Amino acid sequence: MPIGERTLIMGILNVTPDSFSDGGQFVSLDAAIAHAEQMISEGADIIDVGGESTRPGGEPVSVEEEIKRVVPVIEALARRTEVPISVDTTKSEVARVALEAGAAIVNDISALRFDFYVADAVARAGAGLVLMHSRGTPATMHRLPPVADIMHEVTHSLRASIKMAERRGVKRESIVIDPGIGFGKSQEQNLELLAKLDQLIAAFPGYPLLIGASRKSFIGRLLADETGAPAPAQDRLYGTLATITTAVLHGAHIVRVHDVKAAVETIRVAEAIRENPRPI
Ligand code: 7PJ
Repeated sequence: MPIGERTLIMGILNVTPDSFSDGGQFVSLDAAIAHAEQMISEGADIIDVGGESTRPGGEPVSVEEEIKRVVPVIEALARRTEVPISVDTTKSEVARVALEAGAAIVNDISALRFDFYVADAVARAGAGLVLMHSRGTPATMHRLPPVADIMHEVTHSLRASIKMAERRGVKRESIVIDPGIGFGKSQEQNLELLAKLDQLIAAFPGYPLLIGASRKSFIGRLLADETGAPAPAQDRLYGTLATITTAVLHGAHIVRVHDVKAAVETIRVAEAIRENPRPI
């Protein structure tokens, strides 16, 4: 993929009955395909198909159930579109079957911590691999005490995951890194990671950086109403666009979003500002 020429957009396609921000809307195959095609027509460069919700208290899903959710969608999409499909999974069995079904990328929110054989499946298929930083498990990460230095934690942990991926045969140029906004970080640490994204990019030369902040809870908390109640997921679009602008200005390579059209327009304007050809 043309990494670096412009910010690429990964459109989120949840096929989980319990996913938090569009929960249960896209469970049927036809609805999932229609939603993916809508995102592609709006300008998505990658479609990220996920069958396991990682929201707080989200139910763990068996390998069989996850395969049953994602594989029919991936097969149908791969037949209809050239747009690369990623599979949001931490399980090597799911990764293997999804890659056979036509996925081109594995998006692992555990960065190989849960199942390092994901790397073997990626290597064998010559696929791409997103290594996202997280701490604990989906069940515990939202309750973990924060680490003292999040930049240090993310950098060291991602370095270990990259080493593991490359040792198991994944090519350097197939790897994308991601700080994992919202996964085992405090409110302040989520903001710090976004504010210092340029430092993170500089710490991993040659590795494209993906950022996923779309509709996440830290935005809801920033946009709380006068009673202190966080803004619901469907009211976090403008806050999300602020994170996309920040990511573009700091040099992120890929953004993972629910709202593709809004992201396309935000990126066009932010990139024009970033690439203003007349510095004084
Ligand atoms: C991310 C993800 C993210 C990557 C989720 C949600 C929670 N994959 N999967 N990065 N978040 N690479 O969409 O809010 O930030 S699931």
